[in-house]
Amino acid sequence: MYSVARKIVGQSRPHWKFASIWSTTSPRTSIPQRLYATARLDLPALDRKWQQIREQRELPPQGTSSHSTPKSVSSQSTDERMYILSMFPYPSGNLHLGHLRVYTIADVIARFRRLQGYDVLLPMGWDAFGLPAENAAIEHGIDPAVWTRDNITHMKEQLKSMNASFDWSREFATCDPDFYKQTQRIFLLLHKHGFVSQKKATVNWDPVDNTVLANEQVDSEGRSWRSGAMIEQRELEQWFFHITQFKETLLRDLKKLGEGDAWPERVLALQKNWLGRTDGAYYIFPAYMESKTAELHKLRIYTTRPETIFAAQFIALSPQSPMVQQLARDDPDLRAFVERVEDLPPDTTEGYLIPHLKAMNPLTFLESIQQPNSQPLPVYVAPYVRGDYETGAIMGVPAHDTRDFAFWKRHLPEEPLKFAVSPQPDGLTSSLKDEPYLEPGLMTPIAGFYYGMASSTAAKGIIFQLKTASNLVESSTKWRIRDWLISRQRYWGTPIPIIHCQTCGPQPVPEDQLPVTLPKVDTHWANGRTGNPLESATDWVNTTCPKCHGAAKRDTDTMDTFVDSSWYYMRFPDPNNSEAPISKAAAKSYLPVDIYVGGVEHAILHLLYARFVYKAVMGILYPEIGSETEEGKLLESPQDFSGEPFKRLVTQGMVHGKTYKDPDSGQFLKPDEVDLSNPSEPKVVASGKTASVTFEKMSKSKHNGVDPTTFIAKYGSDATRAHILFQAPVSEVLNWDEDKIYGVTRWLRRVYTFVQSVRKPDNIPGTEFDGEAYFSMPANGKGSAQWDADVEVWRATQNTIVSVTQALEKVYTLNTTVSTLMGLTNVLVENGAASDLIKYETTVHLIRMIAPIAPTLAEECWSILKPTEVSIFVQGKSTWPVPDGSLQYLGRSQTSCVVRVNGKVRCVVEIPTRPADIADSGDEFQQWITEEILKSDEALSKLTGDADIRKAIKFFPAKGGTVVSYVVPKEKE
Ligand code: ANZ
Ligand code: ZN
Repeated sequence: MYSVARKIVGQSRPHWKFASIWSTTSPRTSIPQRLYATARLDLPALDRKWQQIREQRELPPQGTSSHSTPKSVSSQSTDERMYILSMFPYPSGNLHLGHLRVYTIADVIARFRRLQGYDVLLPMGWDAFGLPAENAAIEHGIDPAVWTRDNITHMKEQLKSMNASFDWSREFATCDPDFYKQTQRIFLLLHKHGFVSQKKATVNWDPVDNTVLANEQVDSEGRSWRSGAMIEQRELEQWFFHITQFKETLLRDLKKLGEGDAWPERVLALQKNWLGRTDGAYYIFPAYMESKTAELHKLRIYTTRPETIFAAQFIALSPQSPMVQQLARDDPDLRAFVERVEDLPPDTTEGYLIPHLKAMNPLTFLESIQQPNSQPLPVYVAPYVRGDYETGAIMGVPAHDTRDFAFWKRHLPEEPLKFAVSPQPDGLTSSLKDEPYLEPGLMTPIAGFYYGMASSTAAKGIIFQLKTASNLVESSTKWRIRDWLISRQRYWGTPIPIIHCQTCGPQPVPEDQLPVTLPKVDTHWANGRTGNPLESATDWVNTTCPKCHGAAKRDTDTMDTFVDSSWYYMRFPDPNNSEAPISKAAAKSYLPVDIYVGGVEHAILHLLYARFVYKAVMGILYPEIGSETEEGKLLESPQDFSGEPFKRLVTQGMVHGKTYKDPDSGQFLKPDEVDLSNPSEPKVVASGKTASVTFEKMSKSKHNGVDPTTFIAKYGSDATRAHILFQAPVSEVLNWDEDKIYGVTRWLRRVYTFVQSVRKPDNIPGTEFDGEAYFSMPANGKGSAQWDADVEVWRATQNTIVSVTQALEKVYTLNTTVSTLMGLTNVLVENGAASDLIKYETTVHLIRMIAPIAPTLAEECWSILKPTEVSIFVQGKSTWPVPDGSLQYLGRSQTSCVVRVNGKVRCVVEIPTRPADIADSGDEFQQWITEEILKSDEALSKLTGDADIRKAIKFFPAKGGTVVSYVVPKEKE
């Protein structure tokens, strides 16, 4: 290390300020300290220096040495391993700030977990198939493979400048034949198990280019984005993945993902909605003419709110319904009305009351039914009821449906509304106004037996009860989700490994012939290619049938790129496996992904497809992995597989760019059209007027883009990373304001200056400083100014440890880490009277906590603080600071107490310091501290269910009672 450093110093720019670090193992003695203190921190130079050191040490980015070749999977036990993944990028050619944000978040968490001693996997790869490469090929005549490779090379360089600790040894692109061989294997595996089939489907067909287009490629007028031709709808045989066979499991397991904030509420809601399970019902309302009660009609209606039957106030039939057609024969007024309907708007509230026809609520036939529900209902013909949907008849519930309400108000404005559902906790309706209440809630008194019950429960109950008592109800479950159409009539994708034989039909390509590689078709790319190039690659298309060995043709479709991304995370643990997508051993020790970071734009499709493919593939190959069942227990079918690919999902917000507009014309201004000489008052160069400033989605037309690499080159990777974290909570929009980076730069400079000034004390007790021992001994100077300063500094250190650790664990509050660490820096700098020992120990903690965020500066500072250590990132050992139990001596009446339940930290609460007559362990202590903990609202809300500390069967206090661990029995589902 010594010689390396010398060489670097000799080679590069005048790093006089670094030279001193390396000139001796004990820098403090040889060079006067003031020299350091005035040295200005040059972060980009520091990047270059440490980049070289890393390269010369032949280390991959800090801390990942053990991954330089994917190591054998059995070498470490699973519990110390953590798999952190950010959604892999499409190699468009340029890294943007959105990428930078997501990879910064992932890298910060990865580095933090490594410092905690985890063996972290943080891989990176490329989502490399897709349309842009094909378009570039058409426009510029470049082979998509070449275009993609070039982009990857460039983006990888860009990525490296942000100093993320990616494990490049596991890198792959989905267009690598080694990778898509496994994609094809997955296709065949699903095919074999009946989860893939070919069905006819309507596609957008461009008759000029002879190609199928995605919906996004068809403009609002129905023309091709490229040829301009009017698109035709054609029926083609298409390949489908049967995701619908997994719908129940996909819905069921969302519940698990919602526990403990593992997945964001919003994503869960979107997934649930996409699956779209509706539990509705068909009710039969017997109806009769008042004159001829013997003649019964059965009015069959469809509803998605079966529980509102208690509040049904009328029946409405579509004018197109057969029953109305029939009645119209004897009723000239109805005939006239039906004829008039054609001229009415679809949402009209007009209607026709069928004279003398009365409908009976099916509830009437229940013995226990309440009087109000047994009145006969009027029957209307209402054009807002569609003839082509369901039964063409509805039960009108004005109190809970907007359209029914509008209709009711027009026809019977005096009749009071009947509410069946109420938002009030007592189920009464006093807070409800004369307008429909549309949400779920509690059943009102008119629901009799169901009064007070949740509306969703009551819906099930009433269906069940009516079913038993009569045949007037049928339950109906509908799903929104459809099978996943995965075939694309395109070149740049994974070829579908199927051979079509006239005699034998579609045949899977045999294992030993995988991968089916894409043929080279360069000549087609330039000038005016039409159609799918795979179809014209005749040498490739023509092949022999694996079954009868007769002439046959390859399938010329390729797979949707969502297929690639539905399983790529399974590849990183075992990137060189040519026999299977992943080996059992690798799956066991790495999957599922512990933390998945990415954009909320993937909340639906990508995540749903990934969940489905994971369940299908794992359910077929390794059913015992990831499911809660005992090892070896076989599932009835893969559809029951309860494992999930991503334990935690973190979604980050967008990055918006600073946008300048001309106040007169409203036009977006280019950088050279804005005068920024006074940054707080940007001026329009042309007019001299003040430009308006907003933050908007970055785009070329708004001239508000920022190139991450230029930015990093200017400010250094550390300041850029800290800036990204500091400016906004992870899930919120980040308004990118270059001016704001000075705050973090100043802070990092301050830290650096302080590190150089800090004196290493001669009397360090042992190797690790023990704050609890130190502060419990008043002999260390209690009462002196130095003692007071020590207490002040150490208390801030301990509190910072707790809150920074928590923010890094929670991820969403990462922005607070920077401000908390800034706070600790201030306390440190301001308490000059503190002892060398406390200053030094605090600095050591501070730099360790800065390390995930600003790894380069941390390395530099570490080499000053601990000149004999090679790196601050030590593999396989926990060096992350933990509270040392000293807070109880640090003179505040409150202490933070870390509450762990079943091994997990649930919350940190402030509790009073322990009364002198209670020991810091034992039953009495447990009782006292449990009560104190539960006085906090946060604790009360978090310590419920499986984490209810009142039900503890074991209790372990530690660190003088500032960390308490409970073991609580797991609740059965
Ligand atoms: C009673 C009710 C009460 C309803 C309530 C809604 C809210 P989707 O989700 O689109 O399936 N409906 C049923 N058939 C209809 C038809 N042919 N034309 C127009 N509307 C029809 O909508 C189902 C709901 O739309 C059904 O649930 C029904 O009104 C209405 F508080 O029944 B509902
Ligand atoms: Zn054949």
